[in-house]
Amino acid sequence: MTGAQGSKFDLTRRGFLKAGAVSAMGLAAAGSMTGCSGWLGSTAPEAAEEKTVYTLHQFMCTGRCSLKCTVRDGRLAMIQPNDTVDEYYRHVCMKGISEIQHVYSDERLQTPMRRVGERGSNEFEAITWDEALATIGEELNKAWDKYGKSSVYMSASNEPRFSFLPALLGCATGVEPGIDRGTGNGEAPAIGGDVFGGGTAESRDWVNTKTLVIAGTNLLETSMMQANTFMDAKEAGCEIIVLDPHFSTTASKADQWIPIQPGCDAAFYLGMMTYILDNKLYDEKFVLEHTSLPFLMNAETGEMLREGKEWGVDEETGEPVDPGDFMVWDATVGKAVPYSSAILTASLEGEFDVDGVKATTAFSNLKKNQARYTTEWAAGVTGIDAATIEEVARKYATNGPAYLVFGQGGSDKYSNPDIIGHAGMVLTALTGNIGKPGSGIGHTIGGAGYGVALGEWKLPEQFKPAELDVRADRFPTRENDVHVIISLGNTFQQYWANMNKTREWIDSLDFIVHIGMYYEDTVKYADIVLPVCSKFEDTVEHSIVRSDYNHVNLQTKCIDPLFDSKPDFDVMRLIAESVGLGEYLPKDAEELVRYQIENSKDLADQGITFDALIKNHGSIKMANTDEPRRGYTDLKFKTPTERMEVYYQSQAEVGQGWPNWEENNEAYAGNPLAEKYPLQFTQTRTRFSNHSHFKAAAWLQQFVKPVLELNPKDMESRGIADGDLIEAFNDRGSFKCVARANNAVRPGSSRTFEAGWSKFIEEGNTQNVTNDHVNERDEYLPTGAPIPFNDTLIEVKKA
Ligand SMILES: Nc1nc2c(c(=O)[nH]1)N[C@H]1C(S)=C(S)[C@@H](COP(=O)(O)OP(=O)(O)OC[C@H]3O[C@@H](n4cnc5c(=O)[nH]c(N)nc54)[C@H](O)[C@@H]3O)O[C@H]1N2
Ligand SMILES: Nc1nc2c(c(=O)[nH]1)N[C@H]1C(S)=C(S)[C@@H](COP(=O)(O)OP(=O)(O)OC[C@H]3O[C@@H](n4cnc5c(=O)[nH]c(N)nc54)[C@H](O)[C@@H]3O)O[C@H]1N2
Ligand SMILES: [Mo]
Repeated sequence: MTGAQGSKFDLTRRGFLKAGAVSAMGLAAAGSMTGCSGWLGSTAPEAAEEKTVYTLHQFMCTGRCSLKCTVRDGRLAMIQPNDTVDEYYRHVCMKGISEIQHVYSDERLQTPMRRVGERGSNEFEAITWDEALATIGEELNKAWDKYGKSSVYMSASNEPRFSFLPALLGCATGVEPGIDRGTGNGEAPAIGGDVFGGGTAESRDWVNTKTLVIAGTNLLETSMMQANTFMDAKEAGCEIIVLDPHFSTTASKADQWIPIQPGCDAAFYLGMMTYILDNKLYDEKFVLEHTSLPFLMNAETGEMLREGKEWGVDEETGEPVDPGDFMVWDATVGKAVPYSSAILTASLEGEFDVDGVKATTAFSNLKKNQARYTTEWAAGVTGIDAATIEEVARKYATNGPAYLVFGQGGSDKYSNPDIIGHAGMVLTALTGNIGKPGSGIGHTIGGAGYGVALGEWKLPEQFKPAELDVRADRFPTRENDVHVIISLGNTFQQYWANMNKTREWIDSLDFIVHIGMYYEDTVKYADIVLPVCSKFEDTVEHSIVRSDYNHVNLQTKCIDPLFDSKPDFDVMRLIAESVGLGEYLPKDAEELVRYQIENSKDLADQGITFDALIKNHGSIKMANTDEPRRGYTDLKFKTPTERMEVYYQSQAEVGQGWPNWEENNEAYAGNPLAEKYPLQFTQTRTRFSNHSHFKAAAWLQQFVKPVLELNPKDMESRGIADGDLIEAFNDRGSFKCVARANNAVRPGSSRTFEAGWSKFIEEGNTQNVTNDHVNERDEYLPTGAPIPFNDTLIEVKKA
């Protein structure tokens, strides 16, 4: 890495001298080098002392690789797949291999630092751990005295492991507020299950799938290590259909690519639903037995009929009164009865008089509601002709088993993706594509395989995290009482859209601690910076055990912490000690790991012990995982009726009892704003990084440049050539980077890899322009409205 690419952060003179001294010690430990250049091969191989260490890699890319690391003379020298694990699961990608340059990157935070200039000015002085921790202790006590415990918030990426800190400090936390829950919000009520952690079946099951519809995910890059499940399915004859506005890597390997208008997937599914209903392509037996579609509802009000009266309160006891079972119309006796007493004899359609109430079935009501969503209508919204929508509907309904795969990066990140999830559940309920081999619905990021529960080490009762009324992504815009942020990872950049607004809020905070590995964007806002080390560096032999994609994996130390950095657990402990609470934590991370293994019933049942993990080179395949994980095989759902309850009564008042079309907030046809800002702005992930992590690895920087990709047509009309410096902007802000011509990008749209660091792009940050709108239906959604990063319009000009 050249000096120009290196850190742009300024240390003051005093700070610089001190940092020099601190790093010099670090350098000795690191084998006399900070960066990679000139370091590789510096020792004659035959003279070197070499060892092999088996360990795990990071988790957020969902690869969950088990690694074989070569350590030469105390330095990490080579990374390969763990060659002792089952061949099917033996893998590593460029990210893993490049850890050599990532760990020894010039971008590493080397020493604790204190801000000396204005917040955001990047002026720091190096300080000692003792000085940093004393300041943190003082500032926490100050905030607690002034505002109370809940004034501190821990903003945390997934990778860092500070799990006990919020409870110990009594502060609030919330991983991924508004992120990755978009379609899941619409899926969850139908099956009552947690669909946020993965689809209803594992992606290995796709070898049994006949029709695979993949929408809003580029899983060949974002679940790259499970790409074999896609290829195996393809070889087994599965037909793969990809919905994506852009010609993604995944689309390029599919049988069919459907270039849908961004943000319009729900309309596509609504069209499919109508076609399946009109052509009676639904599975009537499944619908009668396993869904709420035969249930009766009041034809005028849309209320479901119940055996008793209404939900009410018992006047004497004050207890809520259960209104009793849902009702169906029993065709054999010609009257309304509780649903469980007439299953296959229930009428699916019709209008009935139930004690003077005009009643209809949910199914009939759905059909009526669907009348407006013809495939022609859907074609108008999605830009996909009706015949294609009908063909996909026909295949999905009749050429099963079918699996409907959603992602978390594409269609998930608009203003109303819950409608996609809800429509997907109605499609599933109509066709019965769930529970049997090869069928399913949901996201399969990381394969969505089996996991085990590890032993849960508990803090004493009195320690509990605080609860907040306001979700973290709304701190900049809603009244709240948070004044101190402990940020783990690049959270100011990643967890808030509309970065300029975020910055105003950051300026209003009393105190910010950043705990991280690299000089990423969040660093510059911090008052105190603490350097942590990578998972290859440690002070104990083992500090992480994880249950990953059908395996249990153990981390093993490769090298000592570089520079003056420390592992997560040690930093957490030091912060706890700074406020006198250290004694409540395990002595060290290894004690915790042993506890998690020794107190796991799942592991005990399988005979997986700490020693066995070490003997098996840090990775053991779990028992009974030869067959892929399949949920709901008994077709009992986690709803009160154990059926798929696809009519969402509680959302009827906001127009979503049935999935109903709703325009996006910004990226919709006819938005007057599009005259000023005509290009939709998509941010995707890339196989070369894990969000903002890995941007510091020089070996990867040669493959991924922070560019904005545009269709050549859109470039031509703006006088932009490939490689030109451009400015992308809207009313929220702007950024400057290089334009890249790419026919894979949909005309009228634009695409970038999300999470680029400001220092590697010409000016600004892509997050400056993203939309922070909150859907008005927020309160009705199981996990609240998602952050609509992709529901963003921009214009681009030559800079
Ligand atoms: N290598 C790598 N892997 C990762 C991650 C990483 O950072 N790097 N991150 C992990 C995380 S946290 C997540 S959430 C997942 C996300 O994984 P994915 O869901 O696969 O996310 P993306 O890579 O952003 O892919 C989204 C795709 O959706 C498309 N898209 C955009 N808008 C629309 C739309 O309106 N409709 C449809 N149908 N498609 C649309 C985009 O063009 C893109 O091809 O990946 C995980 N895996
Ligand atoms: N505009 C826009 N914004 C987005 C998205 C988008 O599509 N568009 N996607 C969103 C999504 S889906 C997600 S999941 C989030 C992801 O956002 P983040 O969760 O912030 O993900 P990363 O940027 O990968 O951050 C991981 C951080 O952990 C650090 N790290 C890695 N390993 C360790 C470790 O062992 N210990 C410690 N202490 N730190 C470690 C890395 O250096 C990095 O700072 O971003 C969201 N933000
Ligand atoms: Mo994510």
